[in-house]
Amino acid sequence: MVHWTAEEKQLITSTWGKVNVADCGAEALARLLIVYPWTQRFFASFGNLSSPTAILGNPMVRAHGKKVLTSFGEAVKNLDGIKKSFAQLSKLHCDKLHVDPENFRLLGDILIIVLASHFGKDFTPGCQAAWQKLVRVVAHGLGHEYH
Ligand code: HEG
Repeated sequence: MVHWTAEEKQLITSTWGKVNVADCGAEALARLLIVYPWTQRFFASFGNLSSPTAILGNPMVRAHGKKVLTSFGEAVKNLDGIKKSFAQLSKLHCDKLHVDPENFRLLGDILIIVLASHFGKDFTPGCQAAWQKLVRVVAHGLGHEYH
């Protein structure tokens, strides 16, 4: 099981309290689709993804990004039970959505970039390290039920 120090927990929850989930979620998903265009194949029903401008302005991308980051927030609220709280979602992404778990790692890395660009100097090295650990644990949890 992952161990969190009191300091890591504090850094993660205090950053999370200042995150605009709708904006950061939308930005993270849009960046994923722009930087790694092959990820667009999972979102064929989302309409126009033909250019960065189209992706950034696409309301379905925005809504789904918010949904994903809201769900990510469950991990923040339950740092000691991440694997369990993502077991169902892991099954869904594996069995129904067929999302390669490598994509969870890519999205996690992008989320770090989005947070760093939103928070600037307030996103300290310690804070970044704690978040890097968190996105890794979430990616692991989401990949756990794959077979
Ligand atoms: Mg996934 C649906 C969470 C990464 C592709 N994702 C969902 C849903 C949640 C979620 C909560 C809705 C589930 C439902 O309807 O019951 N996703 C989630 C998290 C993360 C993640 C927490 C990583 C932090 N998802 C992810 C990645 C991809 C992906 C990296 C693909 C590159 N998700 C995906 C697709 C759907 C969901 C295609 C269905 C979208 C739809 O058709 O509405």
